[in-house]
Amino acid sequence: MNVYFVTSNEGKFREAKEIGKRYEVNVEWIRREYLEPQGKDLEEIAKISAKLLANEIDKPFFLEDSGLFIQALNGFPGPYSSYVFKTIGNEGILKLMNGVEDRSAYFLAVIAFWDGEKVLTFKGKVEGKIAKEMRGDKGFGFDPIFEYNGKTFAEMGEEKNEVSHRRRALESFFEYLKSLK
Ligand code: ITT
Repeated sequence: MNVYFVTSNEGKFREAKEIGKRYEVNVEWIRREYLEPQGKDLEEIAKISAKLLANEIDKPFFLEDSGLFIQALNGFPGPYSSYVFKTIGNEGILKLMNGVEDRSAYFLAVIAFWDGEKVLTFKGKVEGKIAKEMRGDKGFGFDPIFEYNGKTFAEMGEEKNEVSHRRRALESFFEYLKSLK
């Protein structure tokens, strides 16, 4: 089965492609940026983005909106993760967290699937901690500062795909696709 993933982020696509193999789903890349409305709720943002994009793409597709939510920063950067990564990056986050004891954080991924008629959403979450310094050279984005069971996602490589927010969201999405057959 083929499914089309709209994203400008190569790291997100690569992981989805790998995870797809485990479910016999071939994930194809529609590499492009798209308009994301501002908002507090990732699910709302993903849904609206998918509905807007449906006017331009004439086949079923999915997109995925993800974010890093840091407890001590009241959920920041959350829905602004992409902008915050591009502006202050991992170093900026580490500075904001300097001296902060509660380092708990989570990643959330929301998939919005346009099936040709309507949008369906699937979510995945993973809880972890903000590391004290960047570690590891695999992965992308906030991976070097996100710690899960003592290792950062950037130190985990392939293992990340066993436990990540993306894996969990894709798993329920792919199970849904299978149930249609
Ligand atoms: P698209 O919207 O085109 O898909 P994007 O990079 O803007 O690409 P998001 O808005 O969903 O995607 O991403 C929010 C930010 O969170 C972005 O900077 C990502 O690099 C980062 N991010 C998302 N998933 C991540 C992961 O698994 N590990 C590390 N960082 C991640």
